Amino acid sequence: MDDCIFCKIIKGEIPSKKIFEDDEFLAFHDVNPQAPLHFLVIPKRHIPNIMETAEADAGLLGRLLFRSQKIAAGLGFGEKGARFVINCKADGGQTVDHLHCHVLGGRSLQWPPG
Ligand code: DGP
Repeated sequence: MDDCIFCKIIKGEIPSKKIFEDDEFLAFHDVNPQAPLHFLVIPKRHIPNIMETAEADAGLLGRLLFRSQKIAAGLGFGEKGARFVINCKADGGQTVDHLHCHVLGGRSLQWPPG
Protein backbone atom coordinates (compact mmCIF):
# COMPACT_ATOMS: atom_id res chain seq x y z
CA MET A 1 0.00 0.00 0.00
CA ASP A 2 1.50 3.29 -1.13
CA ASP A 3 0.51 5.40 1.87
CA CYS A 4 1.19 2.79 4.58
CA ILE A 5 4.07 3.68 6.94
CA PHE A 6 4.94 0.03 7.57
CA CYS A 7 4.92 -0.82 3.86
CA LYS A 8 7.37 2.05 3.42
CA ILE A 9 9.56 0.58 6.18
CA ILE A 10 9.47 -2.80 4.39
CA LYS A 11 10.54 -1.11 1.14
CA GLY A 12 13.32 0.81 2.94
CA GLU A 13 11.72 4.18 2.15
CA ILE A 14 11.50 4.93 5.89
CA PRO A 15 14.49 3.88 8.03
CA SER A 16 14.03 1.46 10.92
CA LYS A 17 16.17 -0.41 13.41
CA LYS A 18 15.71 -3.91 12.01
CA ILE A 19 15.99 -6.96 14.23
CA PHE A 20 14.90 -9.74 11.88
CA GLU A 21 13.83 -10.17 8.28
CA ASP A 22 12.83 -13.08 6.08
CA ASP A 23 10.55 -13.45 3.04
CA GLU A 24 7.40 -13.21 5.14
CA PHE A 25 8.12 -10.95 8.14
CA LEU A 26 10.09 -7.93 9.28
CA ALA A 27 10.83 -7.09 12.92
CA PHE A 28 12.09 -3.68 14.05
CA HIS A 29 12.27 -1.55 17.18
CA ASP A 30 9.23 0.58 17.95
CA VAL A 31 9.94 4.30 17.45
CA ASN A 32 8.09 5.08 20.71
CA PRO A 33 9.12 2.29 23.10
CA GLN A 34 6.88 1.56 26.07
CA ALA A 35 9.35 -0.83 27.73
CA PRO A 36 13.13 -1.42 27.67
CA LEU A 37 12.41 -3.94 24.89
CA HIS A 38 9.69 -2.96 22.45
CA PHE A 39 9.70 -4.24 18.92
CA LEU A 40 7.13 -4.90 16.22
CA VAL A 41 6.78 -7.92 13.96
CA ILE A 42 4.88 -7.29 10.73
CA PRO A 43 3.95 -9.43 7.76
CA LYS A 44 5.37 -8.11 4.49
CA ARG A 45 1.97 -8.59 2.89
CA HIS A 46 -0.23 -5.59 3.64
CA ILE A 47 -3.03 -6.78 5.93
CA PRO A 48 -4.82 -3.84 7.61
CA ASN A 49 -5.65 -5.57 10.90
CA ILE A 50 -6.37 -8.96 12.45
CA MET A 51 -10.13 -8.61 11.79
CA GLU A 52 -9.36 -8.62 8.09
CA THR A 53 -7.73 -12.02 8.06
CA ALA A 54 -9.30 -15.19 6.72
CA GLU A 55 -9.02 -18.90 7.40
CA ALA A 56 -6.27 -19.00 4.78
CA ASP A 57 -4.23 -16.62 6.95
CA ALA A 58 -4.26 -18.90 10.00
CA GLY A 59 -0.76 -20.19 9.21
CA LEU A 60 0.61 -16.68 8.80
CA LEU A 61 -0.92 -15.63 12.13
CA GLY A 62 0.62 -18.64 13.85
CA ARG A 63 4.02 -17.91 12.32
CA LEU A 64 3.69 -14.24 13.33
CA LEU A 65 3.36 -15.21 16.99
CA PHE A 66 5.98 -17.95 16.74
CA ARG A 67 8.47 -15.58 15.12
CA SER A 68 7.73 -12.99 17.79
CA GLN A 69 8.56 -15.40 20.60
CA LYS A 70 11.66 -16.70 18.83
CA ILE A 71 13.03 -13.17 18.48
CA ALA A 72 12.19 -12.33 22.11
CA ALA A 73 13.83 -15.54 23.31
CA GLY A 74 16.86 -14.86 21.14
CA LEU A 75 17.21 -11.45 22.75
CA GLY A 76 17.28 -13.08 26.19
CA PHE A 77 13.68 -12.66 27.31
CA GLY A 78 12.82 -16.35 27.43
CA GLU A 79 13.32 -16.60 31.18
CA LYS A 80 11.50 -13.49 32.44
CA GLY A 81 8.94 -13.34 29.64
CA ALA A 82 7.40 -10.54 27.63
CA ARG A 83 4.03 -9.33 26.42
CA PHE A 84 2.76 -10.07 22.92
CA VAL A 85 0.03 -7.66 21.81
CA ILE A 86 -2.02 -7.13 18.65
CA ASN A 87 -4.07 -3.93 18.71
CA CYS A 88 -7.05 -3.79 16.34
CA LYS A 89 -8.94 -0.76 15.05
CA ALA A 90 -10.08 2.23 17.14
CA ASP A 91 -11.18 0.49 20.34
CA GLY A 92 -8.12 -1.73 20.27
CA GLY A 93 -5.84 1.29 20.12
CA GLN A 94 -4.48 0.58 16.64
CA THR A 95 -2.82 3.61 15.06
CA VAL A 96 -1.02 2.04 12.09
CA ASP A 97 -3.31 0.10 9.77
CA HIS A 98 -0.89 -2.70 8.93
CA LEU A 99 -1.12 -5.83 11.06
CA HIS A 100 1.65 -5.96 13.67
CA CYS A 101 2.50 -7.77 16.86
CA HIS A 102 4.04 -5.68 19.64
CA VAL A 103 6.58 -7.42 21.87
CA LEU A 104 7.33 -5.66 25.16
CA GLY A 105 9.76 -6.81 27.81
CA GLY A 106 12.31 -5.74 30.37
CA ARG A 107 9.89 -4.46 32.98
CA SER A 108 6.94 -5.82 34.91
CA LEU A 109 3.80 -4.87 32.97
CA GLN A 110 0.44 -4.34 34.65
CA TRP A 111 -2.94 -5.83 33.80
CA PRO A 112 -5.47 -4.65 32.74
CA PRO A 113 -3.97 -2.07 30.39
CA GLY A 114 -5.31 1.48 30.72
P1 DGP B 1 -0.48 0.51 17.23
O1 DGP B 1 -0.94 1.61 18.15
O2 DGP B 1 -0.75 -0.86 17.79
O3 DGP B 1 -0.99 0.68 15.83
O4 DGP B 1 1.10 0.65 17.19
C1 DGP B 1 1.81 1.29 16.19
C2 DGP B 1 3.21 1.44 16.68
O5 DGP B 1 4.02 1.78 15.58
C3 DGP B 1 3.42 2.52 17.74
O6 DGP B 1 3.85 1.92 18.96
C4 DGP B 1 4.49 3.41 17.17
C5 DGP B 1 5.05 2.61 16.02
N1 DGP B 1 5.45 3.40 14.88
C6 DGP B 1 4.68 4.29 14.20
N2 DGP B 1 5.38 4.83 13.19
C7 DGP B 1 6.61 4.26 13.23
C8 DGP B 1 7.78 4.42 12.44
O7 DGP B 1 7.85 5.18 11.48
N3 DGP B 1 8.86 3.68 12.81
C9 DGP B 1 8.83 2.79 13.86
N4 DGP B 1 9.95 2.11 14.14
N5 DGP B 1 7.74 2.63 14.62
C10 DGP B 1 6.64 3.35 14.31
